[in-house]
Amino acid sequence: MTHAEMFPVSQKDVDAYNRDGVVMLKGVLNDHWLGVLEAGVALDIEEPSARKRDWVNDDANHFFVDAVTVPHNPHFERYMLGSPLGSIAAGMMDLAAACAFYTTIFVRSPGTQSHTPWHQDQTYWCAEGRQALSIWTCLDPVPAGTELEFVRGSHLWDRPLAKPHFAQDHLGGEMDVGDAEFMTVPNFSGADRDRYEFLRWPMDPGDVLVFHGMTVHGGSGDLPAGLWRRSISAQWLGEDARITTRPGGCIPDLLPEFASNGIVVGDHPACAMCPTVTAAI
Ligand SMILES: O=C(O)CCC(=O)C(=O)O
Repeated sequence: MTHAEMFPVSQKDVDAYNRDGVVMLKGVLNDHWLGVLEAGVALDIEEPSARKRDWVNDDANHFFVDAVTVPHNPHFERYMLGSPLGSIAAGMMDLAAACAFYTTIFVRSPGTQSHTPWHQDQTYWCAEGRQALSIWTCLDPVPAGTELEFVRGSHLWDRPLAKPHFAQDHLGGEMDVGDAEFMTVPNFSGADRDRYEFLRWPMDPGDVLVFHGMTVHGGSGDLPAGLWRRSISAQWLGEDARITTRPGGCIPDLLPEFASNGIVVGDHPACAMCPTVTAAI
């Protein structure tokens, strides 16, 4: 078990997370942790993993993603094991510890307009359970009009949302996974907008968003000229999480890496690639 920096989450924040599926916490990451993240992103740009994808790459927009587990980037390893995130993840899930699943890096070059399609993270993951969340932060300011946006309370919906494509040069649309369980994605940005409540926050570097694995979210584009968006989303699992497969495949597909750590479908994910983190007292 690794001991991370303590960050006491308030009952008010836990209540907001449970009710809304998302909460924003101000000033969680100090300059030290922002420096660690800068180094992690820079290393990933130099030496991406095999999972790196250019979702959009044209004359005006460049938007790429990569997903790395703890053993694959020493900076993100420090971030996952030592920063206040482990304490926040455990606190939100009302647990003493949480498992550091993996880290996603989203990089948009200055002025990129491309949005992240509306989706739920967990329907892509090779892990399922109600104790599952992401902690998103950004190395660059997030001005009003460019925020990541959340459908309030959507983590409590009965049916999962159909899954947009997140593939090389293929962002959005709807994957055909041959499963009637999924509901068609409403037009959240247009005709159906009035039927839902949305949450979003302008943010400064150091602020974080904590959101449930099933909370519907999207947006985060429309960057003004000159503004990068280097965001880092850390995925965390709790005691009820189990390894699973997904119709249409998992993104990222971490099943082979789990298998090489002796973890297979039905197992709890804790292992060397998904270490358990608790907060130092
Ligand atoms: O930063 C973005 O545009 C996407 C973030 C996201 O979808 C996530 O963290 O799950």
